[in-house]
Parts: sequence; C-alpha cells; structure tokens
Amino acid sequence: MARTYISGTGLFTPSESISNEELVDSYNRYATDYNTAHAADIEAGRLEPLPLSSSEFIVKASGIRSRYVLNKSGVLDPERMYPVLPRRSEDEPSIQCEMAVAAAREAMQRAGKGPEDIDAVLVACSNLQRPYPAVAVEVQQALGIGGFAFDLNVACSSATFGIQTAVDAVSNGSARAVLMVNPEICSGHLNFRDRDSHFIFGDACTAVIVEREDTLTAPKAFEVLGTRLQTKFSNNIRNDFGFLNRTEEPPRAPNEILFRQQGRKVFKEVVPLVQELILQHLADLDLEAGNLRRLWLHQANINMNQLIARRVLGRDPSEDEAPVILDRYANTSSAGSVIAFHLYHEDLSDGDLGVICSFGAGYSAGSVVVRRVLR
Ligand code: CO8
Repeated sequence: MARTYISGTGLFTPSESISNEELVDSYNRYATDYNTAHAADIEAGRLEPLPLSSSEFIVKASGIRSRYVLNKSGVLDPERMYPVLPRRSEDEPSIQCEMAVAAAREAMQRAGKGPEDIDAVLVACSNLQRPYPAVAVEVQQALGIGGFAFDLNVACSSATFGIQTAVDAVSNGSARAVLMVNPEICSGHLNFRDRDSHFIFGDACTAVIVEREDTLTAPKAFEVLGTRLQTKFSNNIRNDFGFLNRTEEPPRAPNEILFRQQGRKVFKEVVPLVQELILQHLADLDLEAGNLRRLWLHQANINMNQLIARRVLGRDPSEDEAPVILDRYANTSSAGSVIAFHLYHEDLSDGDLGVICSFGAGYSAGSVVVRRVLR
C-alpha cells in the first residue's frame, strides 16, 4: 500500500449565527402561542400543552451555546421556523456546490494543489439537496477538476467514510489526489418545533485533500496510518424523507419526514461502540492510546465526547487533547470532527499522533489515525 496523506483542509462557516437565547425565545413564543390557541382542548385534557425550552438545559445537556446557519430570520420566525433559501435556477451553482467550492479552495490552497492535480471529488454528507446530477459532479465542474466524482451519505460519519474511500483510491492508484467535501445544511432538515432536538444542529462545510507521498508538496501534512469503519443497524436516529414519501398511504405528517432521534439511547449505545472502535484500531496499528496527542471527535454532545475521550485515554481529557467546537457550531453532522481537526492542528509537532473520529446515524462510526509530518 502506498503511503497516503491529508495535505490540506478547508472550512466554510455561514455568516449568520443563532444563540441559544434567540432560539429558545423563538421556540417559546411558538409554544406559548400554540398553548393559547388550544387552551380549551388543553383545559379539557384532550391535548397536552407544549412544554417550554430553556438555554440552561441546552448547555447542560449538550454543551451547545450557538450555531451557524445559512438563514437566521426564517428559523427564528415563530410562524415559519425553517430557513428561507432563495430558489436558484439550473444555471446557477447549487447551495451545496457553493459551500463545497469555498471549503475546497482553502483545502486545495493549503495542500498546494491545483485542479489539474486532483482526479476525484467526493461529496460526503447527511443530506443532499437532490439525488442527481450528483452534487459532487457539479463541484468537480465548478473547480475544473478532471476524473470522476460521486456523492455518498453515511450521516454524521460521512467524512470518515469519505476519507477511507479517498485513501483507498489514492493508495490503489485510481486517483493521484482526492478532494472530499462535507456541505452540511442541517437547518434544512431539523424540526425547530421539536423541543427535544431544536437546538442540536448547525450548518457548515469542510473539505479534505488526500494524496500519495509521491505527489506531496505541502511542508506540513498528516500521514494516514490507518482507517477503520463500522456500522450497526439502529432505528434510534432516523430521517424518513425520501422519494417514496409521495406514494405512501396513509401519507406521513410533515414532521415525520424530519430528523428525529432517541437521544438518550444513542448516547448510551454509541459511546461503547466508539470507544471499542478506537481502542481496537490503535491496538491493531501497534499504537498506545496513552501516546495520542489529540482526539478530533464528532461534535454532537460535550458530555459524550468527554466520556469517550476518558475511556480511550484512560484519564480525564484536557480541552487541548479533545478540542470542542460544538459550543459555537453545534452538531454540524459529518463536518464536525473535520472542523475540530481543521481548527486545532497547527500546534502539533513532527510525529504527534491523533485520531479523527465520527459517529452517528446508522449507527455508523469511523476512525482515521494520523501522524503529523513536518518536512
Ligand atoms: N429544554 C428544557 N427541557 C428539555 C428540553 C429543552 N429543550 N429538551 C428536553 N427536555 C427535558 C426532557 O423532556 C426531559 O424531561 P423529563 O426528565 O421530565 O422527561 C429532560 O429534559 C431530559 O431529556 P433527555 O433525556 O432528552 O435529555 P438528555 O440528557 O439525554 O440530552 C440530548 C438530550 C442532548 C439530545 C442527548 O441525549 C444527546 O446529545 N444524545 C446523543 C445524540 C447524538 O449524538 N446523536 C447523533 C445524531 S446526529 C446524526 O447521526 C444524524 C445526522 C443527521 C443530520 C441531520 C440534520 C438535521
């Protein structure tokens, strides 16, 4: 197997952000209006009142304080509670293509790669804005890249699955370098009227360049020592939006085709799965968990990350060892671990070891073990 490297990463962050206080205020106005409008039914016991949300709960249960979104006004409007995104013509780049191109340009610049150096584009994310033509093919064209492109979706684990696919392609010679991008528009699919989950997600896009040693020109890179993926079926996180929705009898209610989860079950079941995945992966690579300099974990819940990091490292992690970005980005699905990697790697020394790790719906989990290389 040829040695493979992550030679550049990029990040697109939307310009608008919503604080917990703003989000809770909007939800509580909606819930209060609902309870007032249905007061008679609630009084008669025919309907349950909607409970109010709270910023204190959100911070304590998840660690999230704010999130970036493509459109703030639509999400916060209690009459609407989802983004307003102007419809684009077929001659304009799609929104996901635009986000992907912004993140990709930064990754390519950091890797010192032009479009002529890249042979494949992967768009890997939880929600694609259309089934075809593949968003990846549009991104490929927008950047002037040759070769081939395709989309893939493994929910929050899409990026690590994308990195393994890229590593496989460059190490077996089907591409010299691969651009892997994660345009996540989670606000488009989140039920902002559901108190249990309205605070969870944000929007962002990340990009990663994977290439072989013989093409590497960047002075700083990460050697990929190994990748490992795992899946195990679970109904605890579901997205039932799909092309058969219109055929179903009886039809589903609009909120039944949005994101939903059993958060507590996910927490309990995914932590041991991820801990085992990372520890076994390191053991198979003859590496000691205690020697890890950094864990770039999926960013869904601060308590979950601290528990996983503690079980992997065998001690309480410092913020330096397991950096947190979910406080300001919330859960950006597949982009989360890559945002952490992108923002927190410059201080690593030659030879330092780290793990990029994702986990989420499916269940799915991925581990990418890397070593810092300064040339
Ligand atoms: N304000 C106040 N109280 C609340 C609120 C709120 N907003 N929400 C819930 N409560 C109440 C509950 O009703 C409950 O009350 P009671 O005890 O009286 O029943 C109490 O607070 C505790 O509720 P929970 O048990 O739900 O609270 P948890 O401590 O479990 O925290 C979390 C909830 C934060 C959701 C937590 O369970 C969690 O983070 N779990 C892990 C989830 C996770 O990692 N999921 C991965 C999903 S991502 C993925 O893979 C799919 C990507 C798809 C992207 C899609 C884009 C939309």
